[in-house]
Amino acid sequence: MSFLFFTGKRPAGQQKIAGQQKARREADEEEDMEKKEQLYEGKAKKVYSTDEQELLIVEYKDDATAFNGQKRGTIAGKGAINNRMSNLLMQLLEKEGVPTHFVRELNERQTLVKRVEIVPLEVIIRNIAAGSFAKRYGVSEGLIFDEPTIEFSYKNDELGDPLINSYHARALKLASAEEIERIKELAFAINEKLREIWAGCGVTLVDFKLEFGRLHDGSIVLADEISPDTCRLWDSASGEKLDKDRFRRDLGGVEDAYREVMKRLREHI
Ligand code: ADP
Ligand code: AIR
Ligand code: ASP
Repeated sequence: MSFLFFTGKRPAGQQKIAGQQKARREADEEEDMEKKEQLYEGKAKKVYSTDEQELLIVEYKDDATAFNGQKRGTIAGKGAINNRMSNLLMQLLEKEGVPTHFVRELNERQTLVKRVEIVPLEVIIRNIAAGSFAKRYGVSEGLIFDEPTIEFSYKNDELGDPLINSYHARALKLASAEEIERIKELAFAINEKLREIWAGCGVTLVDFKLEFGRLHDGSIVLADEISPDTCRLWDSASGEKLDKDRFRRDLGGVEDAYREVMKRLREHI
């Protein structure tokens, strides 16, 4: 406890070193404070509690799954890319008035976020027909819609995330009518902003999945992630797929595609 009795001024050099030590100690304390117990391990991320009840740490993994976990693999470097990309995009959305769970990027794979109660709906916005939409309605991938569409899946792995309408979501008490309206409004606004950002990167935003959550005050914020795992991104000139479909459909060049979209986004903003 000798520092309690230290009152004199240190020489400049010592002051600098003391300052550096203090900064390092604070950084360590911050790290210690932040990562407590693992609350959850999902298919792509782990979630940890922190000393702050309202804050969580999400840690992005390189693990990849598709078709409700039936196909499994690894995409080298994916965790770091998805972490950085999701954080950049959420910060851009915040600037446009979209509330998100993002607090601060801690390191390459970990981000501090606001704890939310996830609304168990996968909110899917589409600008162009692809994936399950093209299959379900028997249209070719690439059909450009006159206006964006929205659909919901019930986020429930045991049931295979079934398609659900807003009446069913309310019947199951997954969200209130007001919450669903707010989610729709935010999701379409997010689409406009993301389309613009990706267009500036020479990338077409085909479709994507969002998750929303409730903060402790009940307000709705964008949570989870926005990345090539959760968006279909096509090169605007060639139509080449630059997202997780390369993994889902065994197209090869998965890592290169993730690196390419990350590079373009970094250069654009
Ligand atoms: P999954 O659960 O689908 O396998 P992940 O591997 O991405 O998905 O795991 C991350 C989990 O954390 C998801 O279930 C997601 O809904 C949840 N989540 C994302 N953001 C937050 C947040 N801010 N607060 C609480 N949970 C969150
Ligand atoms: N998605 C849906 N569930 C998980 C994810 N990541 C995303 C896909 C795609 C969009 O939702 O990445 O961008 C629509 O997917 P699908 O398979 O319904 O066509
Ligand atoms: N990640 C989900 C799964 O494992 C959906 C997908 O991205 O294809 O099934």
